[in-house]
Amino acid sequence: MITRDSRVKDLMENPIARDVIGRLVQYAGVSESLILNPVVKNLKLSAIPKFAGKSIRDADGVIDTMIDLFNQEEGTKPVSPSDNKAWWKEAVIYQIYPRSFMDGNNDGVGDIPGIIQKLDYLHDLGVSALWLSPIFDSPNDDNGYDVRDYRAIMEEFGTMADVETLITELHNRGMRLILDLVVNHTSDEHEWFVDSVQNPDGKHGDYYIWRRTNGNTPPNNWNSFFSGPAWEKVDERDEWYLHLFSKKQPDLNWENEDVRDDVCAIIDFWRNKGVDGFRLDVINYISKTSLSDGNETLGGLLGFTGIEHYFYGKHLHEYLHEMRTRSFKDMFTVGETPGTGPEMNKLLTADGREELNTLFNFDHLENLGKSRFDDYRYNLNHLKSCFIGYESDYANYAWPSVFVENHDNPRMVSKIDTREEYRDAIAKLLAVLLLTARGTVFLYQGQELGAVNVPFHDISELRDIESVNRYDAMLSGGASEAEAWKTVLRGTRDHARTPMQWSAGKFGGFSEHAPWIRVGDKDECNVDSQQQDENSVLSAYRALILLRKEHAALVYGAFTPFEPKKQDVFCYFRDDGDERFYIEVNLCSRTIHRPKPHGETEMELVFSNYLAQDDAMQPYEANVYRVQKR
Ligand code: TEU
Ligand code: CA
Repeated sequence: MITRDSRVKDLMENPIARDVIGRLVQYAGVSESLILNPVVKNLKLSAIPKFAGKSIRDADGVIDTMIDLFNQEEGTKPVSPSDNKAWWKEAVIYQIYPRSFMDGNNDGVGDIPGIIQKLDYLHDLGVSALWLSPIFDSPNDDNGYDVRDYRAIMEEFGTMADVETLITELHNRGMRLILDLVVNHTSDEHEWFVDSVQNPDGKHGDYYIWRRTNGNTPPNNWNSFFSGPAWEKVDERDEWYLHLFSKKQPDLNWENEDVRDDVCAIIDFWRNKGVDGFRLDVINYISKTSLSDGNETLGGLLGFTGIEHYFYGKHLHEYLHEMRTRSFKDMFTVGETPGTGPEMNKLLTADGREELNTLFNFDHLENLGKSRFDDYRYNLNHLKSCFIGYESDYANYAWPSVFVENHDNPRMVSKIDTREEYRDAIAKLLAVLLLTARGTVFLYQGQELGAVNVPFHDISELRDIESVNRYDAMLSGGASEAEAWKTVLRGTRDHARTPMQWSAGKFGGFSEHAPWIRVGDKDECNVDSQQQDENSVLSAYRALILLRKEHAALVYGAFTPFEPKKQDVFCYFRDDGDERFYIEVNLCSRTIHRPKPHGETEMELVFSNYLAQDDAMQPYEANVYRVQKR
């Protein structure tokens, strides 16, 4: 057990402490050797505040909060390595944002019949499963991440019969369906919440997290991810409810057994319909360890006040294990878990623990110390160091997911380099990294075309609640319209949410009706033209997916980096004993020296994002070679 008398060196034995220290070290930009320095190593935790002096506000509070967190895993056995095979480890999963994928009935909103129309396209691309962002009945405060009825289909998206057809049509093609389960919160229009408001003593009275305070201050200082406080007062109950996201997304009270029974019943319902798995929205937030004030210092560091009380709550493992054994059984699960670190992630996903199959870690999406709304160019050396972390030690114990895009992030190509002449090369470079990685690959719609950010003109063109709230909050905070717009435009999730570009036709072939959100650069970038072009980004994705399917070494093979310390270049081998591959990637826009691994003379180039190789590596050049085994 860790106490205030423990010494810094004792922390390295504790999995959570290792993650937290790892993160602090990264953010503070200090080297790990500082912590291993003999003086620091022997410091008692209680002495840190004195050392840190005024630089850490409320350092005592930070330390107590941390000690509680560390002791959560006291006595947990370390996980053992695993090399089991599974369909989902080999899968390339394609994420669809249904509102923007294909409009089957020309009302401007994408739908399930639209997806069914495009199944042959997806099958030809080679993807093994689809993950659909939420399709359940919802008032759409957060585009379906606010569910009103988990057993009904959003009217705009179609009917239950459409979903049943989709499942059959996918299964006929040997493909699978993964739904998005949002159960950290519901919509405030869900019947549980409506009843909870009206009947505090009834069955649903305790389904949400309600607290009473004297007066008009919320129960604690936690922030909502969508701006403002995380609490909303309801006069009818004279109480506040917790909402980590918008006020139309009240958090469920997972400590109530009936809530967990109801969640299991929802999972059973969809399992019986033939769904193959779930992506679990912010699933690491379901257990709130306490409702005490968040530490403001940590809040500043982690981006949101209060997060230490719920990003790795004390019942998290227990609830996940319960859902797995009661309902998920052998269905696939991928947890969305913002903020957890590698040691926690091993505990959440190791095969033998029966919790999640894999999870989304977001560390690689932004450079250290940067957030999505900051003004900076993404440096690919960071992606390299994250990938080395996931692929090396971590993947021996737990199976990573690999991805660079989803519906919550601007397009990766635009983060890296906005120069048009490099667009295709970068898009293909990303395809190489993803499809030669040890992990389950997730692609986001449009990524296979090399989609880039959208030049929105002003706030009236944005639809996302996060962007709109942030813009308003900045204006109320005194920012000018121009400043607020510049910031929001950089990070808006709407960059990824514009209609899929099927053709250069009106509205990009997505619909005949003006879509719910504007269309991007459909004339330059669309499926029709890329289908015809064997050098297109689309053709590159198709070729690399096929290559991965045909060579197990690219899925399960050991990952060995070559000269990992060298900047601006990323080289590695994948080897499963039968076959060996060598991948080399230029991470920058300069021409660089090509590293030459010794003793690997006979290499056959099987993929390149350039038509011809040179002695030097060209900007963003990425190659895959098959190494002849002797
Ligand atoms: O996202 C959770 C999350 O923490 C963030 O990615 C979030 O979108 C934002 O970046 C906060 O600053 C999930 C979903 O993917 C997202 O679309 C939902 O809005 C959110 O949960 C709430 O359900
Ligand atoms: Ca429609």
